[in-house]
Amino acid sequence: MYKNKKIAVVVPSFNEETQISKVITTMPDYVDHIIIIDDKSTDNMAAVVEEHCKTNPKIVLIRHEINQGVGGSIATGYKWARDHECDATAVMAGDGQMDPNDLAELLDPVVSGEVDYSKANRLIYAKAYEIVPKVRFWGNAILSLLTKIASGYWHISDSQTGYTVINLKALQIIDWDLMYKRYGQPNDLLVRLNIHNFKVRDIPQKPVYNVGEQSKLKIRKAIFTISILLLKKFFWRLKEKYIIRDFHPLVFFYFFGFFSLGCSFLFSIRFFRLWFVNGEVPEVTLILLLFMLAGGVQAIFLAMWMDQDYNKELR
Ligand SMILES: Nc1nc2c(ncn2[C@@H]2O[C@H](COP(=O)(O)OP(=O)(O)O)[C@@H](O)[C@H]2O)c(=O)[nH]1
Ligand SMILES: [Mg+2]
Repeated sequence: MYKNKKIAVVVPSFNEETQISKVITTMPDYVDHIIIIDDKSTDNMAAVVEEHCKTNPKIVLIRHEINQGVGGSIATGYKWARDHECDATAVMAGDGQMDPNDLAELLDPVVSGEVDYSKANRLIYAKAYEIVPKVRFWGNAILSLLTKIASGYWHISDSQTGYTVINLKALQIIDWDLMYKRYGQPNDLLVRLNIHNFKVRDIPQKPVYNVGEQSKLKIRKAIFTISILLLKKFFWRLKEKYIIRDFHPLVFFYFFGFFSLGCSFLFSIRFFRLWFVNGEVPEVTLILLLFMLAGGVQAIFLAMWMDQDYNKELR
């Protein structure tokens, strides 16, 4: 129990036989349930966990029949915590990259009822740029920007952190079978939380690297697939949030913005073609092109502003 609330920690784990013991033994005493999801590991991890189970009754080991990815593992753990009515449920990776001493800081705003979801933010930590490997830092920064646009949580960054805490209400409302199963899970979840107007807060935390972890993430592939995911989620959120559940004219602004940018792209092809073929600048096409470009960019910025304004209380 932490401040009189029942706490669970979900540990998504895949081939972490060398790391998992550290995660278990350093878990803070106030944690009530340690839910370890063995995502069809091919190493000796399950045996290592079972050994710990003999002495530690808090451990719940759930073994997947087929590999489901980190997101699928988190979903399994969340469902267990929801069914056992845990007041706050954290996620900590099975590779020991989350410092257990930071957990209380993440739990505080959730158990006090201020927010529904809290997450670590390693990018705003003063020395982040020195600690986080460069490709990861920039990849994360790009995805964080895209996640702001897609999720409507303009105040958060470090969208890729796996260190999070969620409350029971959100656990009960979100359909975990629909959540994205691979590395885009945190991004997908933020979009889902926003549709239900849940409050989300970033807690600055020190990044942890070189503790013996071996990342299985292929960064270039991840950036590409998560960007596509975010694009789809963006339109889905606009539909769910601003057309179906409520209505907001910002959808017109976004629509007009994309339409105008599309037109200006076509006009620019025509512009260069006429210019090269005739040898002189086609003025009417140029005017149309600039008009559409300026109008489109302004409409999109306005839509973003309205979106930001609509969501500004969700922090
Ligand atoms: N790569 C991968 N990780 C998984 C899977 N299922 C669970 N996990 C766990 O998800 C966590 C995060 O994965 P990791 O590769 O360390 O990601 P990174 O820390 O962002 O580089 C680790 O604790 C993994 O053990 C899976 O199918 N693939
Ligand atoms: Mg890791």
